[in-house]
Amino acid sequence: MLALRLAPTRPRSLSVCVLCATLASPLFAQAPAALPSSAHTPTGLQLSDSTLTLRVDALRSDVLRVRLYPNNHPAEDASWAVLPASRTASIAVTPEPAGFSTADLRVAVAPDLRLTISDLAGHVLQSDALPISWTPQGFTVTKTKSDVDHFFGLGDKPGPLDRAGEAFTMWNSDSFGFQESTDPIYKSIPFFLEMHDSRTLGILLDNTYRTFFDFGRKNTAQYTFSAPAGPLDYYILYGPEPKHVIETYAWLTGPTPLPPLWSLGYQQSRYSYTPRSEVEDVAAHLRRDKIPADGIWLDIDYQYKYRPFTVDPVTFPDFPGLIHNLAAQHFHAILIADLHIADAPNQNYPAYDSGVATDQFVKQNGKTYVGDVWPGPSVFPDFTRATTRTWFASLYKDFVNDGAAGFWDDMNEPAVFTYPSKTMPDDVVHRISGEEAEGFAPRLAFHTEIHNIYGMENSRATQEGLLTLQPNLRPFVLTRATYAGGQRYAATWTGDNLATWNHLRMTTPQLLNLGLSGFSLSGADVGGFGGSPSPDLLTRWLMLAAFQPIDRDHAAKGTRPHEPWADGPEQETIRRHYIEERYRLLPYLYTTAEETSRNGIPIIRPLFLEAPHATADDHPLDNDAPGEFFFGPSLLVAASPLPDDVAPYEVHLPPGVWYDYWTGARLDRRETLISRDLELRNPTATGKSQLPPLMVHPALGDLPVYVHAGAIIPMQPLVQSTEEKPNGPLTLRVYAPADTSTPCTGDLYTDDGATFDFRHGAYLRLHLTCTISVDGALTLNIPAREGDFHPWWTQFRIEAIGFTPHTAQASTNGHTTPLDHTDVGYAVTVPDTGRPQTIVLH
Ligand code: NBV
Repeated sequence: MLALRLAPTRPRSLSVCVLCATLASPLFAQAPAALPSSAHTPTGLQLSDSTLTLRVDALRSDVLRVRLYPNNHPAEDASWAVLPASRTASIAVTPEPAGFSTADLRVAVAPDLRLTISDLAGHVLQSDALPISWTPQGFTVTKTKSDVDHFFGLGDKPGPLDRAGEAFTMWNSDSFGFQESTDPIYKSIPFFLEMHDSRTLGILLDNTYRTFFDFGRKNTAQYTFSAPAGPLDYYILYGPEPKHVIETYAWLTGPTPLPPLWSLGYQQSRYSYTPRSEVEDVAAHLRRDKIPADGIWLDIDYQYKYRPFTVDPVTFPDFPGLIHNLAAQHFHAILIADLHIADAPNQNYPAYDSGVATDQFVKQNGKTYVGDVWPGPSVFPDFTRATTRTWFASLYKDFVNDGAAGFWDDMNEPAVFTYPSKTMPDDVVHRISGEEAEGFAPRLAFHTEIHNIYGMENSRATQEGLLTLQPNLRPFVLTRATYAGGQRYAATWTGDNLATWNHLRMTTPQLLNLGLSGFSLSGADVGGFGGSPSPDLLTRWLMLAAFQPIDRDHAAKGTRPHEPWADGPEQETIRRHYIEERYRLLPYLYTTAEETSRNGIPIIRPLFLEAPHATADDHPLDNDAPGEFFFGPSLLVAASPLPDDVAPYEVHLPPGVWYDYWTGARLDRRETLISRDLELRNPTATGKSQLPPLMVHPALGDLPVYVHAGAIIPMQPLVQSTEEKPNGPLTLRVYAPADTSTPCTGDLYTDDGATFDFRHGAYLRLHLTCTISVDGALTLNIPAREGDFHPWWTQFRIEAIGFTPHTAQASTNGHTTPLDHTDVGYAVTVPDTGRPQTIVLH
C-alpha cells in the first residue's frame, strides 16, 4: 500500500540558523567564518543542527546543488527535471575555512547559512541577502540584487525579455487571450539566468509545487524564489558567458532532440478544418498556390464527440485514406489527442474501457476523479505512473498505423472547465510509481505537487508511445503545458494568443525566453489564435514566423480565414516569399536544430547570447532592441519593436561588420569595427565602443535581416515540401570576413531528416572555414566529410558576398571555373567530390 504524504519535505516553523541559536536577521547578518571540520564533505559541505540540514554539492566545477531539509525528513534525491546522471554527478572540492572551492567557484557559508558564491578572482557572483526563511507557510531564498542585474528565462511568461523588476508564479494555467500582465500561464519552467557585470549564472529551482519568483519587484535590492511546500533544492550554473550556462542547463536537464525535418517546414492549422473535404481543399490550395508547406493539423473536430483517440465517421470518413492522400501530396498530418478521456462507460470507447479496466485514472476521495472538458465529463490519466504512460502510449497505435506524423497535446495544464481555478482540485491524488531514473520512492501525491509536471508527463507518454510504435522514427509532439526538462519530450507553442499587433510583438521575447529555458523548438500561433488579424498583421506575422523555430499558422473557431491566400494576391505574394525563404534556408535551420540537439543552444537567440559584450557597460543589447534576435548563429532578424507603428525604427547591431541578408550590401559603418569573435573573447582588448543604431523604415513586405561578416550560410533550391528532393546545388553563401584576421566559419549538417540512423553514422557534417588574404583572395575550405550519409546534392554553389573578384574565375583544387554574377554577389558552381576542396576566388 502506498502512503500518502501531502508535502514530503514541508517546511517547518523553524529558522534555518543551524550554527547560531536565534533566527538571524539582515541587520545582524554574519560574515563567513570558519566552519567546523565536520561540515566539510568530499563534494562540498553539509551543516546540521538538531532540526535542519544545509547541503551544498559540486556536481561539476561550475555546477552547484543546494539543498535544505529537516534532519528527520531528508528530501528525496529525486527529480522530474534533472537527468539522473547529472543529478548524481560529483567532483572532489577543496575545503576552505568558510566553505570550499572548485576549479571555477568559491563557496562560503556564514553561520546563519547565507551563501556567497564567487569566482576565483574574487568577484561575488551571488550572495544570500537574508538567511533562508523556513516556516509552515513555506521557504523563501533571498539573494542580493543590484541595479545592473538582468534576468532571463522562466519559459513562456509574457512581458519584456529582461525580467528584472517583475514577479512571477509557476502554476500551469489555461490562459486564453493572455496579456503581458497575465501570470501564471501555460508552463512552469523554474529556470532563469542572472546576469550582471558580464557574468552569468543560471538557477534552477527544482520544486514542482506552485513556486514564486520576484526579481526586485518587492525590493529592488533583492530577488527571491519561494515555495509553499516541497523541496528546497536548487542548482547554480556558472558561466561566466551566458552560452556556457545554457549548455550546462542542457547537460542538467537534457537538450531538445533533433526533430524530423518536416517539422521545420511551414505548418497550416485551424480549429478546426472540418469536414474532411475542407482539409483536402486547404491541402490542394497550398499546392495550387505554390505555398511551400509540410504539415496540416487536425484539431478536435475530427473526433467523435470530442473524444480523444476517436474519429467522427460521418465528417471524416476513411480517415486512413485522408492521411494517405495528404502524404501523397507530401503533407504530414498532425493530430490533436487531448489527455482527458471521455467518461463514457459501456459505449465501446476503447480509451475509456481499457483505462478503467487497468486503473489508469487519477482519484479523489478514493473514486475516479471526473471533471468537465471538451467531451463533457472526463477522466484523467495518472501520468506519473510508468504503467499509465505505457497504457496511454498504446492509444496512439491506430493513428500511427494510419500514417499520422505527429501529435498535439493540448489542454494538459490540465485544463478542466468545472471550477474557477480551471484545473483539477488540489486534493486529487496521483500515484508515483517510483522509476529508478527519477529517484522517487513509490508513493501517493496530491495534485499540488504534480500539477506543474502533469503536462510534461503527458507529452512524455506521447513521445514514449511513438518511440515504442516506431522505434526508428523521430517522434514529433507539440505540448502546451510543461515543466523544466520537458524539452526532452516535446516542442511547444505559446497557447491561445490573440490576433493583435501587440501579440505579434510579444512572440519574440516569449520565444527567446523559452529558448533560454531549454525549449529550442517553439512557436506562437501565426496570425494570432483568438480574433481576426488585419491583412497587414497576418502578413507581418507570416514574415516574422519564417524566422522562428516552429512556423505554424493557427486560428480559433469563428475567426476569419488565416491561410496565406486569405487577403488577395498582393499579400499572398509577400507571404509566399517569406515562406519560400524559410525553405531555402532549411539546410541552415536544420544545422542549427542539430546543434541544439547536442548543446542546447536555442534556434532563436537573444543578441546577448551571441554577443554578450556588445555594449560599453555590458548591459544586454536586447534591452535596446526588443524586436531583434538571432535566427541561428549568423542571421540577425530586426523586426520593429512596435510592429503597428509605421515610423522608422532603430536597429542595434553588435560590433562587427554586417551585411544586408536580402541585398548582400555591406553596411556602411564609419566606426572602428571589431570582429565578433575577438570581441566575444576579449572585449576590453578590442577597444569596444557601442555603435550608433541604424535607422530603418521597412515597407510592408520588408523585414530587415543581417548577416555578420565571416558567416557561411548553407541554402538549398526551393522545394514545396521537405519530402521533395531539391533540384540543383547546395549553396554556400560566404560573407567575406572584414579582414585577414577575422574568423570565417559555418557548419553544415544533414541526414535523412526522419530516422535515428544518424546515430549510427548516417549523417554528413562539414565544418567550413574561409579566409581572405592580404592580396584580397577569398578562400573557402571544404574539409573531409564527417559521417557517411549521401546527400541530395552533387554540386556546391559558392556565393561570395561582400567580395569583388579581380578575375572572372575561381580555382578549385587547381582547376579553374568561371564565376557568375548574382543578385547578392559572385558565384561559382563546383562538383561535390565528397573529398576536401579548396575554392579560391581571386
Ligand atoms: O483544440 C481546440 C483549441 C486549440 O485549437 C488551441 O490551439 C488550444 O490552445 N484548444 C486550445 C481548446 C479550445 C480553446 C478555446
